[in-house]
Amino acid sequence: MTPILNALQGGINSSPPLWLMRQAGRYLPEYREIRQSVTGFMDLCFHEELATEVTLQPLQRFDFDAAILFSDILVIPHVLGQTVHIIEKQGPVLKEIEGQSFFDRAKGIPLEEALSVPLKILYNVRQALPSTKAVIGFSGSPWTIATYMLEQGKSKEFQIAKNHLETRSPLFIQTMALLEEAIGTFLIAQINAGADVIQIFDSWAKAVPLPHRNDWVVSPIRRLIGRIRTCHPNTPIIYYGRGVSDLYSRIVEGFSNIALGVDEDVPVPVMKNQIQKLAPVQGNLNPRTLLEGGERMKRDVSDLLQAFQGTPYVFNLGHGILPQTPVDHVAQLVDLVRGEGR
Ligand code: 1CP
Repeated sequence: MTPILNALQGGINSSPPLWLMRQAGRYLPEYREIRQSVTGFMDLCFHEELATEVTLQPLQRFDFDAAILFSDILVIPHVLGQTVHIIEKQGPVLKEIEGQSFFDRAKGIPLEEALSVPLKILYNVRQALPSTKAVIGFSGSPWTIATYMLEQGKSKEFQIAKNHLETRSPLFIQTMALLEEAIGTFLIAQINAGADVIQIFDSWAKAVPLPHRNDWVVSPIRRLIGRIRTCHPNTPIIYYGRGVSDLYSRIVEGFSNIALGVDEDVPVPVMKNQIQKLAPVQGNLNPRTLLEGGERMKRDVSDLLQAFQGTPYVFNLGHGILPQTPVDHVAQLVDLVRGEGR
C-alpha cells in the first residue's frame, strides 16, 4: 500500500507521506514553459498529453508521495456550458447563466464524455507512476464551485452568492442541485479512471452564513460522500473545508475512510487533540512559511512532525502553494519532512 493510503486509512508511517496542494503550477518554471505553449488555461486542462506531463512534473523534481490531477475546480461549469476564461492577474471569468435554458441544456450533457480528457489524464498518470505513489483526483464542493458560477468569477465578499443563498432563489437551488449531481458523477468516474484518493476542495465554505452551514455545507457533502461510498466503499476521501473545522465532526459521522484537510489558521494542538480524534488529518503548514523559508520553516515543520509522529497524518500545506514560492524552498521542505534537513 502507498504511504498516503496507509495514513488516510488510519495507519502509521515511520515518516509522514507528503504532497502539496497546488503542487503543479505557476511556481514551477517547467510548468510556466508548457503554459506558454497554449493560449488559454482551459486549453491546457483539456490537452491530454500536456496536462499529463504537468501532473507528473512535481514528482519528477521532488520526492512527493502523490500526484494530483492537473485540472481545475472550474472544469465542471466550463463543460456544463458556462465557459470559463482565466485572465492573467484577474483570475477566472465565467459566462453568464442565461436563465432556465442553461439548466435544461446542462442536465442533458453527458458529463463523463465531456470530462473524458481529465479522466484519461488520471488513467495515464496512474499508468506512469509506480505503485508506491498515489494518484489524487479532486473536485470543488457544490458551494465553492457555485460561488464562481453565481459571481461569474472570483469574489472577496461573496455578496451575490450569499444573496441567492439567503433568498433561496431558484437560480441558487438549481445551481446547487446541478453541481451536486455533476460532482458526484465526476468523482466516481475519477476513481474508476485510476484515482486512488479524492479530495473535495471547499475553499470558500466559510462564506456560507452560520445558520445555513448545515443545509449548504454539511448536508451536500454528506450526500456526496454517501453516493461515492455506494460505488467505492474503501477509497479515501479527503474533505478540505477551509475555515469550517468546527463542522468536521458532523461531516465525518458514521463514515469510514474519510480524512480531514486542515487549514493554517487551525492551531496544531486543536488539529491534533480535536480533529485527529475524528479522522486522519492532512496539513497545515502556512503557505507563507514555505514562501519565507529559512528558520521559521524549519521550526514550523519540526513542530508538525513532532506533534503527529506515530499517528495517521499526511504532511501538506494549509492551503495552496503560492505562485511566488522559490522552488528551492520546496526542495528544502521535502528534505525536512524526509528527515534529512535537520
Ligand atoms: O494560467 C494559469 O496557470 C492559471 C492558474 C491556475 C492553476 C495552475 C488556475 C486558475 N488553476 C490552476 C490549477 C489548479 N486549481 C489545480 C491543479 C494543480 C495542483 O493542485 O497541483 C487545483 C487542484 C486547483 C483547484 C482550485 N482552483 C481551487 C481549490 C483550491 C484552492 O486553491 O483553494 C480553487 C478555488 C480554484 C479556482 C481558481 N482557478 C484558477 C485560479 C487563479 C483560481 C482561484 C481564483 C480565486 O482566487 O478565487
